[in-house]
Formats: sequence, C-alpha cells, structure tokens
Amino acid sequence: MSTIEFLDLGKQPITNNFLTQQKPIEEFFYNLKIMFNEETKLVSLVDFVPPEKMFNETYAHRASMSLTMRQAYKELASKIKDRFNPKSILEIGSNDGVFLKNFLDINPIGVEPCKNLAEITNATNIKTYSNFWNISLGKKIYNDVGKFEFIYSANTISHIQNLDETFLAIDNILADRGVFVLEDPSLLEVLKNISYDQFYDEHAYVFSLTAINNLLKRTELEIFDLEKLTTHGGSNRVYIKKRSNPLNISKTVNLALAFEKDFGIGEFETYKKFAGCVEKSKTDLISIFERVKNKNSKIIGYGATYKSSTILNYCGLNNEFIEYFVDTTENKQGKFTPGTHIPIIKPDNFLRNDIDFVFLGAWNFKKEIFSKEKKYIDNGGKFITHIPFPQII
Ligand code: DWN
Repeated sequence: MSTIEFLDLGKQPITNNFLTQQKPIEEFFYNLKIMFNEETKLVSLVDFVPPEKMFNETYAHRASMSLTMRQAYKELASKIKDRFNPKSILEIGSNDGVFLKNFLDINPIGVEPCKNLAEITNATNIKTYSNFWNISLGKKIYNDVGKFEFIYSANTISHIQNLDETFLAIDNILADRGVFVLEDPSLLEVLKNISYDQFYDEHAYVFSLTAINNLLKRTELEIFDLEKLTTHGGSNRVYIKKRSNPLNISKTVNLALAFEKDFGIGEFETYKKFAGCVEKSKTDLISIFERVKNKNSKIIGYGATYKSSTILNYCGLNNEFIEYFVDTTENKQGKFTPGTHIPIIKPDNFLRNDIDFVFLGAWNFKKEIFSKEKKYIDNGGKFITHIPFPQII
C-alpha cells in the first residue's frame, strides 16, 4: 500500500447540511482524514462520503453569488471564444449556469447532479442533465448530442471519487481536436497558505499539477497548458487534449511541474510538516477567539462557506463564539451551520458598527468583501482570519 495518512481533522458534518433547526435531532458525522499516495502523489480523503449525501436537491452553494466569480466566468468565456472558438461546449458541474450562460449561441450542455441547480439552468434554455458524471452518462449525452469541441469543469473533478472513469468518460466524448479544461484548488497554494479548510467531504481530492499529470499517464489525455488563478484561494486551470492532437505543449507546464518538485510536493515529509502547521494554526486561532471573547466582544462570521465548516468543527468554534454568520446565499439564510449550529442570516447592506470582530469564512473573497465593507474598516472594525496564519486585521 503506497498511501500514507498525514492529517486527522476529526469528526466533521456534511458541509452542505445547513440545518433548519439549531438543535437537530440527528446529524451525520464522518472522520475527516487526509492521505498521500507515494506513487501518484495524489492527496485525498481517506474515507469518501457517499455522493448522494452531499450532492442532492438541497444543494446550497450558488456559483453566481459573488461578483468576483461572475466576472471571472465572463472573462474566461471571452478568452475561450478568442483562443478556441468552439462550436459546442459541455460543462461538468454546471451549478447555476453562471459560466454556460455566456455560450447561449452554441447551445451549451450542462451536467449537474443537484436537481435544484439543474432546474435553474434548464429554465434558462441550458439543457442540463441532472446526473452524476460517469461513462454511462457520457454515452447518453454522446447519443443525444455528439462529441464536444470544448469541455469545462470548475471545482468538480476534485469532487468526483472515481477519477479513472471520469477521465475515460471525458476522453470518449471529447472531439479529436477538442480541449478539456479543469479548474480546481491548487495543493501547492493549500500547503503555502495552510488553507487546510480546502479539505472537506466534497473535496475527495486536492490536486497538485503533478498528481493530475501522473493520473493522465494512464489515459489518452495529456496536459498542454496551465494558468495559475487567484480564485478560491489559488487554483490551477489545466488545459488538456488528446495525445493525438498536435497542439503544442506550453513551457509553463514543465516549469510548474519542476516548481512543485522543488517545493517537495512528491515527498511525504512535506505533508508531515504541513500537519504540524495545521495544528499550530488551530491553537493560535482558538487563542485569538478566546482572547476576544473574554472581553465580551461581539463576533460574527462573514460567508458561511463549506470551507469554514472544517475550521469551525476542527477548532470547536461554535455558537458560543460566533453569534451569527451573514451570507448572501438565500438557500443558507435562516438556517444553521453544520456541526457548530451558528445561525446564518441575510446580510444588511453593510456591516454594523456594533460588531467588534468578523471571522472571514469567505477569505478567498477578501478583496471583494474589504472593498464592500470599507466603511466598517474605516470605523475601526476588525476581521479575524486564519489565512495564511491566524491574525486580527
Ligand atoms: O468547490 C466548491 C466551491 C467552489 O464552492 C464547493 N464544494 C462548495 C463551495 O465552497 P465554499 O462555500 O467554500 O465556496 P465559496 O465560493 O468560497 O463561498 C462563498 C460564500 O460566501 C457564499 O455562500 C457566498 C458568501 N459571500 C457573502 O456572503 N458575501 C460571498 C461574498 C463575496 C460576499 O460578499
């Protein structure tokens, strides 16, 4: 067995399980442990949670809820049109259609297992299959529509447990000269920023470029380009083609692989060190919360993210520490955070000045949030963040 466990984040709830009552009669918990595969260099959860428990008709996250992401998808769409000019496009994990709506002129196709989200896109003339991505769905779409010149998948491939089947199903439905782009949080950034909250039930994997490259060696697909993104705390946008497609392979790919190698992405030692940093991050964050709580400060949370669920549950930061979370996602409002039972409410237009500290659950949108909440900051309001280390800002 070439896998080694390196991190234990304790008992964790389903991150999408936003509760309708503060004291639920029953709540599902699982053990969140992370391991490293010495052969493929893949970092994954030790125990996967059944997909149906996570991705269903109550799925809360709406990708269109932040200005940053709406703009990022719009810019990407225009870049794809300029560079590849595809005549057909498929998105795996199309969420609420925020990306595909930029391709209405070429009849985009979505795949989205969460029925509530698929209904939203189907209602806007984006044909969406509400199923999990696998070989049999790929065959069905091929029979209905044919092959695709462009396949896009953001923050989804890392959520699918069977990667070999996933890549094979993509290879089957990708046109010979087609391009597949996947975008997922970068393991390198997680290691650099100690952003261990990228580990939660849905993230079966947190990918390095190295691991993706190794996994693709088992397929007919290969990486030909790469972009490093700031979205979701640092992501890789990986451009993939069939090996038979003569498109040039950009130098960036080998440079990035070499950088990861030098960083130690392929060494178990790196992960052991990371686990030590995670423990320190936990101790330091708890001590900040205890310190400010002892002064009877009013602490709230900003952005009841899935990521923050890992932090709150691992550090034991529950409703005794955080009075409530504000979140713009309607599906979360009026509910309670999984495991820690903190009320989630609709934000006022701006943060009120009677709030002393705001825990930045959506730290990946810090820029957008700080510019929105300039008045609160100018009036002396403070944020608590754990990225890249616990601190008050
Ligand atoms: O991979 C995943 C990512 C892309 O989305 C999923 N597995 C689940 C989800 O994870 P997350 O909740 O950690 O994602 P976000 O995009 O960091 O969530 C941001 C949350 O913060 C949203 O609920 C919206 C909210 N928000 C807010 O209330 N006010 C965001 C901004 C920018 C704001 O100003």
